[in-house]
Amino acid sequence: MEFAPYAVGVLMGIGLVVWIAKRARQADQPTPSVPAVKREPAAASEPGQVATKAAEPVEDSQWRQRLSGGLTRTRGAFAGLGQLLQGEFTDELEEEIEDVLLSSDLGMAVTQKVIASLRAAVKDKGLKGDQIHAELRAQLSQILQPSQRQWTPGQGTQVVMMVGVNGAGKTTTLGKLAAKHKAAGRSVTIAAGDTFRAAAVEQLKAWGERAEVPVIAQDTGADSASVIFDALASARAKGVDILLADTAGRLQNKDHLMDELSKVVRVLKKQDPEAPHEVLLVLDAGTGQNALSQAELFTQAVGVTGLVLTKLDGTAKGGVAFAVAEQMGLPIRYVGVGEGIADLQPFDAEAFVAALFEQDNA
Ligand SMILES: Nc1nc2c(ncn2[C@@H]2O[C@H](COP(=O)(O)OP(=O)(O)OP(=O)(O)O)[C@@H](O)[C@H]2O)c(=O)[nH]1
Ligand SMILES: [Mg+2]
Repeated sequence: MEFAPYAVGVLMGIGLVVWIAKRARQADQPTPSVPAVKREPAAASEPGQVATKAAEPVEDSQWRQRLSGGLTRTRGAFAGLGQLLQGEFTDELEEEIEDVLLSSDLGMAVTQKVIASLRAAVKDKGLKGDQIHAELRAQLSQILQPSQRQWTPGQGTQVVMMVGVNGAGKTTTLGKLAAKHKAAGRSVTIAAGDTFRAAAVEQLKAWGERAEVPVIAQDTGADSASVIFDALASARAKGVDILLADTAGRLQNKDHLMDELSKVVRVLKKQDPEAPHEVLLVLDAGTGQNALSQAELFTQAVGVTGLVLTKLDGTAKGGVAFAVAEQMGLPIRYVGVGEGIADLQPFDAEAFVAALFEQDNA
């Protein structure tokens, strides 16, 4: 009896400890009433504007939405086909499909090829309605699949050179790539090879800050080949993994400007016969069939090894991806879906076709 108050005290003590432990556990849990907030990557269109600190992975669904949003018009046309394809595969229907593919920037050669294999498949397999639609989707996917190839950096300092026409998105893509390589644990240096435009170096330095990567630059008007050559010497001496070289925009049919670009490659080879290890042709996806001529002439001048399709979040129709994949056989390394540092995604053929066909992922 006399230790009853003591026992009550002990029980109360245990109760208190259990209650505190329970509260502590609850405090560790996320509050169920507050939904998780997805971070939007900050847009940065001005050179001096700092967007995000380093590469932040964009939510998978978010870039798909951007791509899908950008390809809205084309998707509308493709969805219209779905309704048309409910009937027989007549000559009129063939013409309708041809119109949709041509107006989506696929180009005549690819369009004809797709129509011919679709016609053959319909005949051989006796396809009808939805099956024809599915076959068209499969054919388009097949065209893009071989272009889904990524570049793997080798040993030693690897030079990645950005080339393309004016305003295609070279510098922006370079900045995004710097962040990507850095996030993958590689050391990165940027060479300001666009010595033509006065604001180019400033723009590049701003990207260097965003990606937290050093930029090697000389004065405007300096020789582009020697800027990149010196930057490579310095990067090799420091054991840098990736040297990203920007170049000035130029029209593919201006021979003297293309010769200048060939000179950059020639000079780099004196230091490393394998350099540049990757030459990325940046294509504004809205340029339509001109992209083919760009791909052809830049490849002749500097041996393009991969493509980047930019501005797919805008009004681009996207069909140019099929045209360059089919006719140039070049890999499409990345797609640009915005101006922010994280708005660059490895090219995914299935996701690209899905963005054109799927109504509900916009
Ligand atoms: N919406 C959108 N805008 C982009 C994308 N990529 C680049 N841009 C914008 O396109 C414009 C031109 O981009 P730059 O990177 O300066 O193009 P550039 O090829 O370096 O241009 P030059 O050096 O003048 O030849 C800028 O306003 C970029 O923000 C993209 O994927 N989506
Ligand atoms: Mg530029």
